[in-house]
Amino acid sequence: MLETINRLILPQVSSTFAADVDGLFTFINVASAIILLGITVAIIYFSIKYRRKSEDDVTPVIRYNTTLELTWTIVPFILILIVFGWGFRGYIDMRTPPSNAYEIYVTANSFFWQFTYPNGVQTTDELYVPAGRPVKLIMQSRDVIHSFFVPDFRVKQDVLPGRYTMAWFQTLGTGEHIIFCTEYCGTGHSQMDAMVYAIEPEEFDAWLREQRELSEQELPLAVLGRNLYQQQGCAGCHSLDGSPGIGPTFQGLYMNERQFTNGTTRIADAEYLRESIVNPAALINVGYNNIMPSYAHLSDDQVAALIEFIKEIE
Ligand code: HEC
Ligand SMILES: [Cu+2]
Repeated sequence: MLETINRLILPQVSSTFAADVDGLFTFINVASAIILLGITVAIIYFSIKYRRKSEDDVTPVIRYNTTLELTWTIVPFILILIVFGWGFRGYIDMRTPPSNAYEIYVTANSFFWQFTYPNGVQTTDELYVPAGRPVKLIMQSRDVIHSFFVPDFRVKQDVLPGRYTMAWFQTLGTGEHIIFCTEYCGTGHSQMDAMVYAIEPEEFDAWLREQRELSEQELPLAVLGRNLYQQQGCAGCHSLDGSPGIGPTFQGLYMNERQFTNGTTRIADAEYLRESIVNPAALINVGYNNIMPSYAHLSDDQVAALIEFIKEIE
């Protein structure tokens, strides 16, 4: 029956340590429920049994009861030790990735996740992993504190700027699982979700090779720009079809007149687009907040590709 209740209230069990986490969770819940029930029954029973029955009913003075004192010290102590031992063992499991774990770098940005694979392939908001193999995530934030959370895996780890944190997991099979940012990080926090795709290891290898080949092909600038628009997370804030977002839509942006919070205006030519990408804080569009991360780390070619791409969105 407990199993059935757990399936109703907990996310699905999709990693090797999820069942253990649920076991401890259930133990604490059931133990608490039993204790609560016992105390409630005792309170009701005692209030009836020892209620004041007549005017001269006097409460006896009881100073000490060794058996009782020992019982209510030792029983909770044992319970706490069980919870501690069980939790500590689980914690050690979660902090110790197997040495053969497949390593993926994770970069948290406001408000998207970037994943970098050992061969240089990068994805945004889509984490592909080989099913049934240990995967280690080496995580860092580009700006504020975020937190990486996959409920189905029972994996949750803060991601900090200027320092690596680690998480690992091994899926029980193939499947799709949602990733949340679970540290409030700004206006786009609620949109900072992503997906894990656990696929067969052979399929994963093929996918990785294919992505690598795609990124090596000589593509027209605008097509490269479209890829960067996805990979660099621009898509999370800028739409292509005029729909509103955290940032202005790219539709019809090129050569349009822009208005800024400092009262000036400018035509969105290539130079303006370049400045907006490498130094977004310089001019802020009316109606928007200064939250776009700087992309000064992109190469000149990459910035040019993005501009060529934006030019084509009419
Ligand atoms: C976190 C959300 C966010 C991300 C990610 C983001 N931007 Fe922005 N962007 C904004 C916001 C908000 C503005 C408007 C405020 C400002 O001017 O800085 C803006 C403004 C711009 C502008 C000026 C638009 C205009 O209408 O004048 C350009 C161009 C631009 N971004 C390009 C990009 C590109 C290219 C990327 C990806 C490499 C990107 N942005 C990623 C939020 C974002
Ligand atoms: Cu976040």
